[in-house]
This record gives sequence, structure tokens and C-alpha cells, in this order.
Amino acid sequence: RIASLIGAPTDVGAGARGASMGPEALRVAGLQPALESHGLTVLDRGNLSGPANPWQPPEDGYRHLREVVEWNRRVRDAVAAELALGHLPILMGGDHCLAVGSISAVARHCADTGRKLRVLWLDAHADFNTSALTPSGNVHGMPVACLFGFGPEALTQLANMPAGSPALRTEQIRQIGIRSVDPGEKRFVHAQGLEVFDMRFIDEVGMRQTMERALDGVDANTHLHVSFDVDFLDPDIAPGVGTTIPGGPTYREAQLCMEMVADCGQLASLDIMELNPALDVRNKTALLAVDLVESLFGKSTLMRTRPA
Ligand code: DIR
Ligand code: MN
Ligand code: MN
Ligand code: MN
Repeated sequence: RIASLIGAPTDVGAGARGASMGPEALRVAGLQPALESHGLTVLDRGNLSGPANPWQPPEDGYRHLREVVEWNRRVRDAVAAELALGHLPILMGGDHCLAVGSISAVARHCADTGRKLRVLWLDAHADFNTSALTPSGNVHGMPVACLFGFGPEALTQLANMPAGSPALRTEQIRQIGIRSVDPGEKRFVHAQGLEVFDMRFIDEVGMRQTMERALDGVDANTHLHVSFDVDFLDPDIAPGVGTTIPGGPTYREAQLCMEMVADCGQLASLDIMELNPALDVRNKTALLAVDLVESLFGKSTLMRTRPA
């Protein structure tokens, strides 16, 4: 299997500066050799380029929309090119607004090749705001809504789906680790019927059953995409993100989550987003992200068959 690393060094969609340094921090933490040690051939495609962050206040409910659109076009094209080559694209963010481009490319690829799509959205946040609902105007709080067709046309049409359909439908996505949803966003998540395994759910049933439910229905014809916002993790172990929210998955819970994705054998594309080296401590969050991504690609303590 060939994986392609794509760096997208920007923080145009975020509320804090610094996620633009994420790709290099992941490289310094050894992402490529870690993946190679699990049998992947890895191509580092280097970094995409795009407009600078103008660091302006929101206009009409969006901050930096023009720059966000431009970066997302480039991400979409880069991810689409790797999928067309049969490679497994790994997007190194960059803030989470770029998942619109990444998942738009994946959705289009699935539509063209007749594969089922399942997206796992690992995040503290639902990222389901719109310009009317957002408290911040930051587009990194809106990517899931954009993929559902709620947002500016330049973003909702990035996938160029047949008949102008949205890139994603509710039955194709599961959100895990959610613990911070804005008031209007909360109502919208509910109205759209999103399947959200929030922290309370994980507290009550445990990570194992959460992942069994999130992966239910994934079969040999499923393209599994993981969109990993590093703020998914508890800030005690992962301080290097712009919007820390207490009460996230522990190291062990996160490992189990990743190992269960690996066990299902269908992972076909990945985003590693919102790592912010400016807020990190000696690159420990990047090192943790690499450790977890290794588990995502099959690192485990022992050889094991699935427990009954
Ligand atoms: C918040 C924060 N819900 C917003 N969102 C973040 O600004 O829309 N998403 N940090 O990752
Ligand atoms: Mn988040
Ligand atoms: Mn975010
Ligand atoms: Mn996010």
C-alpha cells in the first residue's frame, strides 16, 4: 500500500495562529518512518502553497472566506490526484476547515468508483456551524455543515457531485469524542440527525462499544475516511491545539479507537488536523499524534484475533 503525505500549512480557518506549522511538526515527529515501519510505502509530496493568513475579523459570518476557498481547492485537487493513483492520501493540516476539500475529493472518488463511504470525525467539536450560527466566524467550526451542503456555494460545491448533491449525507458520517457544541449548532446537529458518539456516550458504554457502533456496516466495499482533529484528545496529553476542551479520550481510549479502525481493514484516507506547534510542549502532541497514527495503521502490542 502506498500512502502520500500532503502538507497544508495554513491556519486561515482557525481562531488561533499556528496550525500552519502542523505539517512540519508531524515530519519532525517522524510520521514517515513510523508509517514505513508498518509496511507502507510513503511518498512525502511536500507542502501545498496558498494565500497567507490576512488575520482579519469575520465578514458576513465568515473569516477569510476567500483564502479558505482557495486552500480547499488546492487540497481537494491534491487529494483527488492521490486517490486517482490508488494511493492513500494523508492530509497533514492545517486547520480543520481543510477537511471540506479533502472529504469532497473522497466523496467524489467514491461516487465515481461505486464505493460506499464512511467518515469517522474524531473531534472535541461537531464542526457543524453555519455563518448564521457561528459564534466566531472561524470556518474550522463549519466543515461538516459545508459537506452537508450548508455553507457558501464555493465550499458546498467543491466535490462537484452529480446533480449538485452535497458531498455527505447523515448516514455516511459518525462523530466521536464530541464535547463542545455551540447552542445553535446543537439544534442543527439534532435537526440533521447526525450520529454523534459524544463523551457522555463514551463514558457510559466505553470506547470499545462506541467504535463497534461507529464502524457498524463498514464492509469490504467501504472507503473509510478518518478526519482526526487532534483536539479530540484530552488536553492533558495533547496540549498542542488551538481550542483545548477538557474531558477528552485518554491515551488508552484513543489507542483503542485507532486500533479498532485498523482492525476493520478499510482505512483509505486520513486527515491529521489542528496540530498547533506554537502551543505544544517540546513537540509532544505531534509525537502522540504519530504514535496514534501508527496504531491506526496496525501497530499493536501483540498479534491478536478480534476478541469475542
Ligand atoms: C467553535 C469552535 N465551535 C466555533 N470550533 C472548533 O468557533 O465554531 N472547531 N474549534 O474545531
Ligand atoms: Mn475540534
Ligand atoms: Mn478546530
Ligand atoms: Mn475540528
